Amino acid sequence: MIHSRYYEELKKYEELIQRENKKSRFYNGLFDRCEYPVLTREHIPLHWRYDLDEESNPYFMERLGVNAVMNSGAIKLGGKYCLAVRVEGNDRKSFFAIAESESPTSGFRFWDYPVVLPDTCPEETNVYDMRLTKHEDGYIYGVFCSESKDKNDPDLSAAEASAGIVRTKDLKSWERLPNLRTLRSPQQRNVVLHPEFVEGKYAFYTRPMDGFIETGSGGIGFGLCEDITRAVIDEELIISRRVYHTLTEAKNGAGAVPIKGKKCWIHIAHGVRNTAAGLRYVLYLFGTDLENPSKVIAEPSGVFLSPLGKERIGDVSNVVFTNGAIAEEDGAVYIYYASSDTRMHVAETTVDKLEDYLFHTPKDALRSADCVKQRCELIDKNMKLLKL
Ligand code: M1P
Repeated sequence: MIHSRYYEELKKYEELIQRENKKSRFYNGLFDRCEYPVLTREHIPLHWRYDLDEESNPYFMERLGVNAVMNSGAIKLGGKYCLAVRVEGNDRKSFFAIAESESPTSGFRFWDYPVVLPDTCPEETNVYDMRLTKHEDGYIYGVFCSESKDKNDPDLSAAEASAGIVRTKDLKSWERLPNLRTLRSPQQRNVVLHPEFVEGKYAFYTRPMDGFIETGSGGIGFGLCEDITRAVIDEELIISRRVYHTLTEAKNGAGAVPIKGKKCWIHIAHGVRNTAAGLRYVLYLFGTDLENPSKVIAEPSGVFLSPLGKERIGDVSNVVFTNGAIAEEDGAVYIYYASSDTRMHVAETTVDKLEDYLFHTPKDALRSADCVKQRCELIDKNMKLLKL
């Protein structure tokens, strides 16, 4: 018999899913924030967490709790907004699950079952952060981090990260392809597949890494591969470098699949700096040439989106991270981002606003003396306009 408590919890769950989400009072002209997260661990269906049977679960306890929902790939499919969510169980393992809504900002509901990927890598311990690319070859690709224990290192925390690749047409049946091999980088995380062929080849944004945590002195790479069913990249060209005393000083990584704008490919990436309070993850933008997506043509300075208010607190505090955005035909853009590795939010903007930001925000002047000059020029201009 179904436990009576189930119906009480179901009522709360339905109220949460059906809650309207309106724009918050936050303003910066670049994007709007929504009042509520679009997904939290409370959005996980009850039948994924509880044994509903009164006899085997008399106290109606969570049997398989969920700790967090975060870093989600995003795509519009069949008119629905679909997120490939990283769900982290109480056992620390992550898996993927599709949450779908008719609205871009609320009403996300998980499908009946999580995604069950073909289990082709016995050594793989954890999977996370899937980017969904609708490729011009007709497939939807999921590129994610595939993590295994480093068997050559006795340190219990020593691990290896590589880019797993799956493909689908419907987000339901998935074909697993061999992991990406990068001949010049031992490890990879935050790998993103570009949606179009470049020089007739598959193009990946990579993040060459010396180890599981150490990213080396590079940044976001770009590499081509002939055959995605046996993806191998030889040369990785660094297109967005880590720079001293900027938001990418400690590391950076590609985020959402780039959006094809009118003037450039719009990249929403993350940058990391170290602080006395630990690492701080923020989002930043750069634009690349429409014909040659490895050529950076717009590089505004500074942070695009940083953790604010409640977003600053969570399992890994002071983090915002994106690996999915949806661009509509009318130019609207929804950026799905996680805060503090705990929950998912959405920021609303447009291609026009993003390109205005990309091409009209001053570049980083890199030194206080020059940055203050930049600000004084802006103040001067405004003083004249204000007739002060
Ligand atoms: O905890 C913050 C993020 O850390 C990692 O990102 P990066 O490889 O750039 O350090 C990822 O594991 C990501 O999942 C996580 O949100």
